[in-house]
Amino acid sequence: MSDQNVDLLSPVDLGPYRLPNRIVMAPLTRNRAGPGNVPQTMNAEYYAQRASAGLIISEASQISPQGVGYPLTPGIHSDAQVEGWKQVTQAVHDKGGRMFLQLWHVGRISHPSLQPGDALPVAPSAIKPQGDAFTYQGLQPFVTPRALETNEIPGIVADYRLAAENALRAGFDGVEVHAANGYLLDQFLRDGSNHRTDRYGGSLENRARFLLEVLQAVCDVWGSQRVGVRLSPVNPFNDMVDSDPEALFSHVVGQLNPLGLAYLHVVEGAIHSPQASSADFDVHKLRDIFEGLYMANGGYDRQRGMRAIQEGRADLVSFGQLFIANPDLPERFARNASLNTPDETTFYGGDEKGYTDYPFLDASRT
Ligand code: 8OZ
Repeated sequence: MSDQNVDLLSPVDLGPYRLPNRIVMAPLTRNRAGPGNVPQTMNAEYYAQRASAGLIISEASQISPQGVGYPLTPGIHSDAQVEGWKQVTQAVHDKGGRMFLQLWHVGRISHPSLQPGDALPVAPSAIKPQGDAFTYQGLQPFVTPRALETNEIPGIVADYRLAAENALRAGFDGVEVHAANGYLLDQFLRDGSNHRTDRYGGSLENRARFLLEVLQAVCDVWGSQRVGVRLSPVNPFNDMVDSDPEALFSHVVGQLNPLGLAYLHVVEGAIHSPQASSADFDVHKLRDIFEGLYMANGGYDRQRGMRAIQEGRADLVSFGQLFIANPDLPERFARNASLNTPDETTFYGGDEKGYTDYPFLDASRT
């Protein structure tokens, strides 16, 4: 519904939480976890600096050792990782913020050198993606993954459930299931990467089954009003192809409604990708299908974000690069102040530089 009086700075109720604004920190891979993929003090400082966001969504975090696809991304499967995350959630809560953890399994977007026992990465089907994996030894070509057996799928659903329980123990306020950007759940959704002939392949119903099973398991742990899901219907990143993305994602979003999730998070364009979007359907149609809160993402700035909320095209907007560079983004939006420029060379990996050293408007804050 269109309402000129509601904008990015208006509060909104998300599940049991009252968010002070609709400015969400998007999940952002920064490759700065410590040894063992354990979150460390520097990560706590970074997130706490951004606690004025209506909601923080953590960087994508592996549900299992098999789910790893990049160096130094955090996990949520070991006790040490849970302890590391406790520092982060405590620091965010001390500053008055709210934080969801993003649950991640990369599927075929990995490399044997990142897998337990140098195993092949797993996927719905043995189809090699185009491109290179980011490994500790630099870029290496993707390999042909191993197709999961039907009887292995319940084990991965169980990994999601355990990871969701770990997130609860670690003090998060909710979780987001990462079903976007060409990772395992997205690989199951699309017929370019899913050639299965069992109950997880073929029809739209079958291709959506794994995602729905994962969401049900995670909702069992958290209650559906503290669970969100992220989709990227027109993003070709990580070699995603589908013969009919409009039919696929209309089906998927329709199937989400009975779950009663807290929100649907949509990457509306093509991110990390030089190609244009792989499909030409209007993703905003998904907002009309979904019955809960709609979180928009994809190159929004203050003006576009304000307009999307005012015109009722989104309930929340998540910001990635702007939050990297502006820890106090809500205050800057409120004052229509100038913004710091993100430094792309420090996005992935490194130390405090380009991570916790972006200045606040009010120089007395850190
Ligand atoms: C950039 C680099 C590595 C991973 C995503 C988790 O696209 C990611 C990611 C982004 O969702």
